[in-house]
Amino acid sequence: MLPIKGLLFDLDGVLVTTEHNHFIAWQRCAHSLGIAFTEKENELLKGVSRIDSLKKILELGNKTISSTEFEALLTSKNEFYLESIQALSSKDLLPGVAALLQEAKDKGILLGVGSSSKNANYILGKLEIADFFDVVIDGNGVADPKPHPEVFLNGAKALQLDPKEVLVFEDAASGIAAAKAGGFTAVGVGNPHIATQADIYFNDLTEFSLANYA
Ligand code: B16
Ligand code: MG
Repeated sequence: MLPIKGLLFDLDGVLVTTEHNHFIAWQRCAHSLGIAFTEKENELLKGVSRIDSLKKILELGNKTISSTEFEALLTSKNEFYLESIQALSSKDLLPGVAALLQEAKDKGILLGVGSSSKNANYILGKLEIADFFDVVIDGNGVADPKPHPEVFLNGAKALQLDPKEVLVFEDAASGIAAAKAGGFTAVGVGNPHIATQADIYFNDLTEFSLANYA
């Protein structure tokens, strides 16, 4: 591993706990289709784009719907999700996030977000951390969503860094796979299901020490 010059963060599940809001919104959507959907099935959706998430739910229920119904469900899921995060603020940052962003900034380490969410910029604004980031690559800016590495490769390119100089922080299997496929060191955070897939794993970011890498 080269000396670390950049950090790329997944958003949902790494910087903020919005994964539970996604889960509740998808569960409501799945139940409206008569499809059973628990935290176990939700694990398959973490880090996965909105369209691919609904495709996976339909596969789980072995269901086919019209393209009109598909679009309507995507819209209502997103409306319900956005409604559920209205009160989001800097108080909802996950443990260790604020301190790590500040320490990295003070050390001149470049910072980016690599998220599948089309709501990423809106959420970063609510969390009041948008100014920390040199680049934000979100679900609006990639052709191939996670587990494809495009989101992180675009992030590294924008920071003008080699993937070997960048740590990727992720909470989802799709994101760990994306980071590894791109040649990054994949740091798993806050999801025991991915502990063995990640190159390094921490329960939360308070356990991570930047001094060990940069
Ligand atoms: P949206 P991340 C992902 O964000 C979430 O993990 C995933 O649950 C969600 O379906 C996806 O964003 C799309 O989000 O519907 O807001 O565009 O973890 O990659 O930051
Ligand atoms: Mg995530």
